[in-house]
Amino acid sequence: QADTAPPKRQRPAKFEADGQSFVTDDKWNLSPAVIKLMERRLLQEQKNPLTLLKQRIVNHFHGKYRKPGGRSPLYAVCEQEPRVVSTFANFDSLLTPIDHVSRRSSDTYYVNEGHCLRAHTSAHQHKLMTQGLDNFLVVGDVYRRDEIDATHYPCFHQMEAVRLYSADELYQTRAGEELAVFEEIPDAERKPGKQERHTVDAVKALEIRLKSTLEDLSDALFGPECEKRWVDAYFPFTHPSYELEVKYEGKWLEVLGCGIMEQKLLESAGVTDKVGWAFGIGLERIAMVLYGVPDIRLFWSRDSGFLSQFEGLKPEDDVKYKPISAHPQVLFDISFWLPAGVAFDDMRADVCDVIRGAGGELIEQVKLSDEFENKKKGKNSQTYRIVYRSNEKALSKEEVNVVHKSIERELVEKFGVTMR
Ligand code: FA5
Ligand code: MG
Repeated sequence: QADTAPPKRQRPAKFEADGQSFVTDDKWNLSPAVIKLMERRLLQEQKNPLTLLKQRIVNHFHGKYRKPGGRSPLYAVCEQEPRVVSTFANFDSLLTPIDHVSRRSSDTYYVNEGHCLRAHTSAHQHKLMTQGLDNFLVVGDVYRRDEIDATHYPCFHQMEAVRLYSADELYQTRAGEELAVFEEIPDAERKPGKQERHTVDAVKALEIRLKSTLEDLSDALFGPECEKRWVDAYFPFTHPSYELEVKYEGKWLEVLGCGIMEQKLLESAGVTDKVGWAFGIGLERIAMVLYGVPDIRLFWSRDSGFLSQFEGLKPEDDVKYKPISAHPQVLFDISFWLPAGVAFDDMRADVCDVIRGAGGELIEQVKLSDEFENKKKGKNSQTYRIVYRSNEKALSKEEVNVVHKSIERELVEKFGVTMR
């Protein structure tokens, strides 16, 4: 029966990513599909809406939170952390119990026994605190063997924030005033609302600062009229913990998890005199609400009908996604010589208007793709790329050609151009 048994998953001897090399073992469970996703790097694509959103959130934090004196941003931004992390970083450093579901091979992508693809940006908290950072944002792609549907995908993007405070920073006290962040009693109790080591004052102050930071972010992104609510949550590395949900298309959508950082985590990173909060946002969930993108899989689309809607925008620009047709695009170029004496600049807007007018509903995109001067002939040439697409049906080349020819005729008649 050997020939009917499913083939054992191909395992490479070595796996390389982000300048690191790992020897694989039997724990390896990366699929070719997930390796492809790793190679894509959506946040380096300028016109991907996730890149715009990332920049918008970073701008918000840089604008609102500054170091004393105001000259430099409070939060360091870390975008280049390696995506293969130790299981210590992804789980143990975050106090994840040994039998926690997230450690299972059915949930996490393992490179070998001791290394996995980061399942959340929290995997970098311990190392960055150890390096001495108190206030930082971490951005990047994370990987989970999750279900796939309109709001879940095996690779998605998170933005993490950590904010640590000394007692003075937290309470903004003046010299002489004393409010403690740590309990004096050595065996104080852990309660539903607080960790054993924290004073009630510290937890209240941290909760207010954490929630107002995130409510301000939510208002800046969605506007204050967008409905939101706080839900109690559980994470091994924060206590108490919360999730923020926003109303999207009539349903509550979880956009982030957060909480007061476990004091043990800070201590193990060498931070002995501070307390802090942390949060982790799902960028896709926010982008879906903000840009009206109905399906998480669209962020991976290479269809220019999708990407062109975000091209050339500034992070703060408002844009709502217009659904694209499921039928294929048909691409045609149009090239012509301009009449003598006519400047390039004088043509562009008018040519686009004529193309859109003559092509009507079938024109999805028009773009100037080339422009040059032929010095010898003393003539100027322009080329436009036209993307045709119908909402109703797959267009044939012949159908498109009829429309295309009528556009050419109109350009010749209106502007006196000569087709090349
Ligand atoms: C975490 O990943 C925690 N690390 C967040 C955190 C950080 C809590 C710091 C406390 C302190 P969670 O698994 O709930 O938590 O994911 C966080 C967010 O990522 C979710 O709110 C959601 O917006 C997004 N998310 C989770 N799973 C997926 C998925 N499969 N596809 C897309 N987005 C997802
Ligand atoms: Mg969650």
